[in-house]
Parts: sequence; C-alpha cells; structure tokens
Amino acid sequence: MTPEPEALTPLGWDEGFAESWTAALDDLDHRWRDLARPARVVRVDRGVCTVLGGDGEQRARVSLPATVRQSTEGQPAVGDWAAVAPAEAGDELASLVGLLPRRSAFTRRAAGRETVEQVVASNIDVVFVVVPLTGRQRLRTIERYLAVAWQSGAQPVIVLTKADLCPDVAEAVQEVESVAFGVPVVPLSVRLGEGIEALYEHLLPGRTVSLVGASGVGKSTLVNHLYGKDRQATQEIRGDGKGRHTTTHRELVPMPDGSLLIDTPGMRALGAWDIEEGLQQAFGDVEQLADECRFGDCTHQGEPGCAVNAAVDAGDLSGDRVANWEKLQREQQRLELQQDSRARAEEHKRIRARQRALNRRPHR
Ligand SMILES: Nc1nc2c(ncn2[C@@H]2O[C@H](COP(=O)(O)OP(=O)(O)OP(=O)(O)O)[C@@H](O)[C@H]2O)c(=O)[nH]1
Ligand SMILES: [Mg+2]
Repeated sequence: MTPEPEALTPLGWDEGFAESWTAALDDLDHRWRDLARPARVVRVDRGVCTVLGGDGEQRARVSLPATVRQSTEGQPAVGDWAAVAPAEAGDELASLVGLLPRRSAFTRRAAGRETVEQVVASNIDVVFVVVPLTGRQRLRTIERYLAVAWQSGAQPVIVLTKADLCPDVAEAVQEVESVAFGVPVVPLSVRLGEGIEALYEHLLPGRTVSLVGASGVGKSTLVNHLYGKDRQATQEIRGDGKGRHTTTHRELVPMPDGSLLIDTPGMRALGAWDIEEGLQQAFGDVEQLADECRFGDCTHQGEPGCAVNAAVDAGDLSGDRVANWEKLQREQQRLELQQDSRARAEEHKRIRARQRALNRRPHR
C-alpha cells in the first residue's frame, strides 16, 4: 500500500523512509502487504506500542516473527517507523507487523548483568545532552554522552540547565566548550525563561530531537516549557542532589512548533555499547596525538616518544580527559569480550538443543 506522505511528513517521514518501506513490504508476510501502513512508534509498553500515523494514534500489539524479535533490531523502540495493520473485527489493538531499518539510534548497554543493547531513541536528528549547571564534575559525564551521541548518527547539542543556580555561567560554559570541540553548548534556565531561544534552530518541523541525561537534570521541565504547558510529570530532586526517576517511559512528543521531542527517563549510568567511531569523534584530539606516538602500540603509560603524555606534561591536554578516554576504551574491549563469550554460549546452547533433539528421535 502506498503511504500518504502529507500525513506522515510532520512525523519525520521522507523519501529515504519511503524507499525502506517499499523494500520492507517485500519482507512482510503476504497477509499484511495490502493492509499495513507506516506509523511512528511513540511509546513502548510490554508487548504493546502506541503508534502515530495517517490514521492518528493507535495502540498496536507487537506481532513480529520470533526470529525477528530476538535481535535488538527486532524490538520496537521509540522513534522507529513500523508497518501497522489495522485491528481486526472484535479486536481493540492494531498489529505492529514490521519495522523499518533505523537511520540513527542512541543506544546503550542495558542496565543489569546481561550483555544486551538497549535502544533509547531511534531515527533521531539531534541529541540534546542535558547536564545541569549545578554541582561539579560535569566534563567527564559530557565526554561519555558525546561519544555515545556521535555514535548514534545524530547531531549532538550540549544543553546546560539550571543556569540560575550557577554563580559563573560564562566560566562553566568555557570549561564545557573545552571538551565540546565545536558541538553547540547552550546554557539556559527554564526557571528564568532564559537562553531557551538558542534551541529553536534545532527544533524544526518534522525533526526529531531526543533528550538524554541523568535523573533530575530538567529534561521533562524543558519539554513542558517548549510544549507550552505541563505535559510531562516533573519532580523536585532529593536533598543529596540526585533525581527521583520521575519519567519512567521513553516517549515521543509532537510539539506545537512541529518538531518531535523524545523525553527519556534519567539514566543511572550510561554504559557504552559499540562506540568505536563515537570515541574517535568525541576524543579526536587525543586519538590524533595517539597516532603520533613513537610506538604503534603505545599504552601512554610513560613509554618514550609518547605524544599523549607529552601533551599532558606541557599542559595542553587534561590528564583526566585522557583517563576518561582510556576508561571508555577499556569498557569497549570488555564489551567485545563479553559479546564473544555470549556468542559462544549461545552457539553451545544451540548445539546441545540439537543434540537433545537428535537423541529424542526414535531409533530404528
Ligand atoms: N532552579 C532550576 N530548577 C530547575 C530548572 N529546570 C528544572 N528544574 C528543576 O529540577 C527538578 C527536576 O526536573 P525534571 O524535569 O523532573 O528532571 P528530569 O530530567 O525530567 O528527571 P527524570 O524524569 O527523573 O529523568 C524539578 O524540581 C525542576 O523544577 C531550572 O532551570 N532551574
Ligand atoms: Mg523527566
């Protein structure tokens, strides 16, 4: 079925997605091919998604084949474009029967012991990395978020909230700019209504912006301000400065100005998933120096001819920044090892299951 672009363009649909749609239709079960329409996933609950499309908002049961559902790509995420078939007679729910490939995605390592990837927001054009101007130690957090944001394929913007609580905003901004390397840095205060206009150039009709950051940094407060009224619940932070994890669902919110915001629950930790390219972009300066070290396998632990150490000694590069870069690299290496061992464990499970099935077969 050919989708009606006029109804979908405000939701971010474009020619690229239209092409993926044509290809995706071929993969759909023949039952759905004439019935399915594209719609954007705006919220995901257990097994049921809220989708927005030409027919307005609908609730849709996830009806993807088990083989598809096993992969991260096969689990609907907020921001995804999906193929949705209308509810059958007597059923309240429509059916989500296919997913289009993601153009960009902010992903992280899911909290918990298992080594699995979690998609925080998909098909995003811009990531607002939201960090408050209260407290100290924000640079290392920003570096980590920037690496993940660059990897996502979207354009990062650093949003520094609660400027009203910061005694020297200019100094704080300058400090942040020293790790931003050209990424826009926007200080603002929703309480005073100041600085917010600098975000407007990123909030364009049909463009998707995801807000990410820790709990209590003011993501939902900013969404409400931009929306023009309270839509998202917000809550005072605790006495120790930590947030209360007020937002519990990722949600895509169409704004009155036509942009699309994805509000997300505050993250306790942003465990990096695959961020190899993101690291190269976020730490371009350090990586470039590392290329200039005398030894190709320099560990920057005091070897002769180490350009990274030389820059730190000369005061041109922060030692803490280098330590953070190394920490993220170690995290990457650990992740790769865990992925390998997980892949091996799964292969082992498959072989044992096949063996058991063979053993169960009656002997002739
Ligand atoms: N002083 C000041 N407080 C702010 C500002 N913006 C937000 N806050 C306060 O920060 C607290 C937390 O804001 P939320 O918007 O709930 O934070 P959040 O990032 O959505 O938090 P989670 O949903 O838990 O991830 C609230 O009490 C807000 O009023 C600001 O510009 N200045
Ligand atoms: Mg919130």
